Amino acid sequence: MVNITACIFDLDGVIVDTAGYHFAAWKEMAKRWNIELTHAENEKLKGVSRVDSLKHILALGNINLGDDEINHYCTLKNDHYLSLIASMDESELLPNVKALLKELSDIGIKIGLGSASKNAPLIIKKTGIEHYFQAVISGSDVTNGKPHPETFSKGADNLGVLPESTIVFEDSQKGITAAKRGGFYAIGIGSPLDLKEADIVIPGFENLTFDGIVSQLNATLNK
Ligand code: B16
Ligand code: MG
Repeated sequence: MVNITACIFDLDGVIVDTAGYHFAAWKEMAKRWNIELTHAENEKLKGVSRVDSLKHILALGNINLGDDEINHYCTLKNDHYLSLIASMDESELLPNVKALLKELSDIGIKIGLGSASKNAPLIIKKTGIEHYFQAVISGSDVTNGKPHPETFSKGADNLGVLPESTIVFEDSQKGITAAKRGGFYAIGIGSPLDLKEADIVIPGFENLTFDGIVSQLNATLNK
């Protein structure tokens, strides 16, 4: 039986569906270099930092840019992304996320955020859930991005909990790898075909309570 004292949530694709906005902004930018950013390539950008996402896209077109230009295009992409999320509010939270955060908070489970996005603090503020998080680790707080475990290890340290008592919820392969490397339970959000390393995979939080999630985890681990 697992004994869970904390949950750490990824942001994009777990709490809020900003993936479509990142995709739209990168797709638009990629056209400058005659690169068609496909859905499949975009999947590989999930959980990847802004600068590494740009480098991945540039590599698709064999484009080489200097550091100043890379910084320039990162800023440009982010300005576009910020304009796309300008009117974001609570209505963009994924189904049942708010109820689950409230339940965890009511029963004394510690809650952290572990996101590659430097915009994570802004987004939890805009969606009205900031007060649920006792630790927020964003892309601005780490040296090593996912699949390195630093994002989640730092989150657990800040919460004062151990990885073996903590569930990480993640929608990206790199994030699941990061959680497992850090010694956490990893629950995938999405398809089991994409998230093979996860302890369990759920499609989302709809119709689920914390007890229901832990029961599913126990059932799988005891098999
Ligand atoms: P930003 P997550 C990640 O968020 C996104 O999945 C990824 O597509 C994005 O490039 C990255 O954040 C950086 O975002 O440009 O806002 O700093 O899934 O780790 O919450
Ligand atoms: Mg994500």
